[in-house]
Amino acid sequence: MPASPELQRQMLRQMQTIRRFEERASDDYQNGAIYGVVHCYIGEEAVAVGVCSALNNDDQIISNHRGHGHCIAKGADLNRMMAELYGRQDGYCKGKGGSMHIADFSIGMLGANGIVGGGLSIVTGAGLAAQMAGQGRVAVCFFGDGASNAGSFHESLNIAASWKLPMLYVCEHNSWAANTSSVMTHAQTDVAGRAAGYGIPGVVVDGNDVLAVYEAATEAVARARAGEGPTLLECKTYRWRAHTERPGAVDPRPAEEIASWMARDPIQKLVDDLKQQQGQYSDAEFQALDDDVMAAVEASVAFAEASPFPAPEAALDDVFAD
Ligand SMILES: Cc1ncc(C[n+]2csc(CCOP(=O)(O)OP(=O)(O)O)c2C)c(N)n1
Repeated sequence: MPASPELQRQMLRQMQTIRRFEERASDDYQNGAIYGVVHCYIGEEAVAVGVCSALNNDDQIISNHRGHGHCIAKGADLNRMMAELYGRQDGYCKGKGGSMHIADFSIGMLGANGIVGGGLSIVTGAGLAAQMAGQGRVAVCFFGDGASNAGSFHESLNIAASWKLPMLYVCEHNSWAANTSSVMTHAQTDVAGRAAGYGIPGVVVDGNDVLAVYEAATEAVARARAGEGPTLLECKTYRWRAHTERPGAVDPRPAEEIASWMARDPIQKLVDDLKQQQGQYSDAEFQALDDDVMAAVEASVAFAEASPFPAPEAALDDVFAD
């Protein structure tokens, strides 16, 4: 089902929010206001937004180390996200999780995860829970091409396919796992081809085309809700930034490769699509949207700065294991 004009505008706003939020997070990380490590999703925004636009609030997602986009696309609160990155008490994890550990169960965001491939098995448990609850909920996993080589990928897809769990596995194929090219680690170009081994559909889609991602995800979600089991959706995309925002981070990727993907900006593509389809969308409208988004990001920084650091004596609160 194609996205309505209203939904397309909402998608554009979310994509621009991810980009502006991360540009600010990167700057603040470089200038020392944000601790830990920050991995940017810039360039891949169409995947999170296209998939999450096909979901309901109570559908559940799990993310990975590059998780800001997934959180924003599922409806997370920017203020609490920025406060978490700043390590402040009003952050999602009271400032103790940082960039890679944001969760909000109220919107079905089960959590980001710094363990490559870790989310795959957790979300498969969520898929089983959804099936047992019998309320039509689906569970979705976002993971990279690097994670698709982890054992948890194979174990999870096997059990989800065998039990026909209501799930969508979304591989964000950006061709690099940290500084290793997928050419070095995959004999098969398409991760989706592995779906045949589990007897489930494997679909390849242009991950920089949010409308194409949305349509593919909508179909897979309908299949899951109908009790027909999981789909492996592979979105071909690219991250614009180095693996992390750490100052001086090595980036071995060829400059021409980066430039060729930057020329296929997913946000610009949607702007162009809107102008073409509706003939009424204007640069001025996009500028107004961007002004709004920038104001929301600024407000999130002000919220974070106004929040205190957690008290040292709270270090062991919310720790569930010895
Ligand atoms: C189990 C494990 N091994 C290694 C790492 C170090 N590491 C962090 S991100 C990453 C690459 C992940 O690549 P991919 O899954 O393709 O995701 P992308 O970064 O491209 O989004 C690696 C190897 C880790 N965090 N966890």
